[in-house]
Amino acid sequence: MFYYLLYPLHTEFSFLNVFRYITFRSVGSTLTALLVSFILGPWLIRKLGNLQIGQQVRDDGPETHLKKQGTPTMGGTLIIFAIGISTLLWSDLTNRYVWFLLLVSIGFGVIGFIDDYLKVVKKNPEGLWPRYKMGGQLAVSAIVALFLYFQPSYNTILAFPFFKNLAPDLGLFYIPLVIFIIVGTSNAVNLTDGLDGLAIGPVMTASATYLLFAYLTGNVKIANYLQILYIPGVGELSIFCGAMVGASLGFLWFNTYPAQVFMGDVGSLGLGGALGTLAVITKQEILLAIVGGIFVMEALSVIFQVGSFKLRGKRIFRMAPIHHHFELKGWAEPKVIVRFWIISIILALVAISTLKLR
Ligand code: 57M
Repeated sequence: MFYYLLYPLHTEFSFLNVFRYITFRSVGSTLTALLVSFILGPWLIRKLGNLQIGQQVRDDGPETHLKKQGTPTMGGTLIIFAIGISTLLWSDLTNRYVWFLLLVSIGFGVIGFIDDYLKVVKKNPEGLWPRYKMGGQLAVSAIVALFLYFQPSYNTILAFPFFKNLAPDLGLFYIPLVIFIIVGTSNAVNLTDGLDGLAIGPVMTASATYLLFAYLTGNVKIANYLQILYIPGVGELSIFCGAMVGASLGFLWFNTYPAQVFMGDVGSLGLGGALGTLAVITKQEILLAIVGGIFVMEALSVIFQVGSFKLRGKRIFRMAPIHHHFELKGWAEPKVIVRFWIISIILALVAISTLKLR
């Protein structure tokens, strides 16, 4: 919006020329999302409390979680709203990649919202039937995958970190890969969201990392220098990523231990879907396994735990996802959370360093 309203006036007011720069608009987007979160956060928490939209805590989890019963949830509505508003205000809305990201964030967010609503408001512990929950995610991801596949300026090359000459063109097989990455990331973030601030911290780190990746991938000079794939128009996603960083930081203000609000599936599915889509559009799909290593670790811990129990009748971890394992080992909740944040920052730095190690 600002890009159209203010930039054209730079001929009259030269300082408005600054609105042409992605860097400036990314900072503006970050601060706007942060401000929206700070302003609406307290109101939303009160509203959720008044509407009795409180978390039902299962009794088979760690004892320490029982005191969380009734904590307002579905705070992810604020995260998605702040991201949407900020993106609409600061980005170039003729850029189709921006709309892909908004489609996935809101589409996955709506799926999560319905699941949360059925569980928390309608008191239906099953929530949205898995076939509808997964079906909805597959449908939204497939729309993005097909749009990307038939987009002339987009390619189906799978780029590998470290090996600049290893870049196979997957052709049609890129479509199922895109769907797997978006749906897989969404559910991995969902599993991770089991301690106060545990998911939103690595989401913020990953969003900041993909802000950088989007900027580099959309800049022909830098992309050529780094020998990464140049994709015209992808730089505009830096503004969306800035909104994710600002909205995550703002939500963390209220979700930090002891949490005043949980994001709910509306937040975890929406944010996870956005991260998966960012990884695909910036052609840094494999690097997401490093940047989002915390999410990968959490999902794998569940897969290995369930697999081991079914095959051997024995658990590997005291409880999965792995954050519960450390809780049951006696680590205080904040210790688990901050250590996972530290790991996510280390992984982001490693991922960024691979851009030069090629
Ligand atoms: C998503 N949801 C949290 C909150 C948040 C297959 C199995 C691994 C599934 C998994 C599961 O149920 N996952 C659902 C995780 C829940 O958080 C809500 O869900 C939203 C995110 N989707 O926004 O609304 C609980 O997490 C805690 N929480 C916080 N702070 C936060 O900021 O403390 C969440 C956010 C909340 C609150 O207690 O109630 C969750 O954990 O359910 N199941 C599990 O994760 C269970 N693990 C398990 O059963 N392990 C088994 C097998 C299946 C692997 C095993 O180890 O043998 C654990 N979760 C629970 N109880 N609740 C352990 C048992």
